[in-house]
Amino acid sequence: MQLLLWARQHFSNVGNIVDISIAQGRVVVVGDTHGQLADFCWLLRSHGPPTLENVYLINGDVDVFNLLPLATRVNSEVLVLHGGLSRTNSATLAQISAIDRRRPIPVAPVNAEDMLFFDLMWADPRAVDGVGLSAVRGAGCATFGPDITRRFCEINRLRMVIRSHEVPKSLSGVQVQHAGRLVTIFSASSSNLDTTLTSSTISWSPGTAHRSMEEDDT
Ligand SMILES: [Mn+2]
Repeated sequence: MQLLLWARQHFSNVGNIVDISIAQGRVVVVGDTHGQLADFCWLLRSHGPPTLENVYLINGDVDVFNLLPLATRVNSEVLVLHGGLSRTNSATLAQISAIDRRRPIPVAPVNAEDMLFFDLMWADPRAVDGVGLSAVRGAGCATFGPDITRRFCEINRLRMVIRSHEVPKSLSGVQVQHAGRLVTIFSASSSNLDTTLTSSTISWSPGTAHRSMEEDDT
């Protein structure tokens, strides 16, 4: 409870986009864990305890979701956000920074700011160019194609976008799309009679390419 209160206080004073710079050590991005403590314990065991040089970026839904920043920019070149890019097609980091986020996420967005807010939370990538509505999710959730990702990266001088929220079709916990500019990371494992979903993370160290890691690696 104290932790939640501290988090509420802390995140109330943080901007929509948090810049972090990893000069030494690494950053480990964790996707949705769906409250599965065993997965989170596995992550900590695999990657080590959080320190100033072993930074965890939790990109999944958590208890103080409504207060969290909307995105994190790592080393000025990678943007990490929960859902996806906006159907409005030309969103800038300045527009994301200008969103009034200290309110419930709009249920039925009608103006550009609300659509941007909504899509950052709930949009999914698709294989073909353009934007559309998700037949799978319903509820007005949008989809965005590789042209949207490419344009967003160009406008905002980004190398790539990391998102979570969606179970990768490969069930490996990580999926690379849109010519390598968009990576989905999902960290909640599951197994049933039909499928086994592996928990994954992605991490960077300065000067090295990113590295994804699956539970089976350990
Ligand atoms: Mn989610």
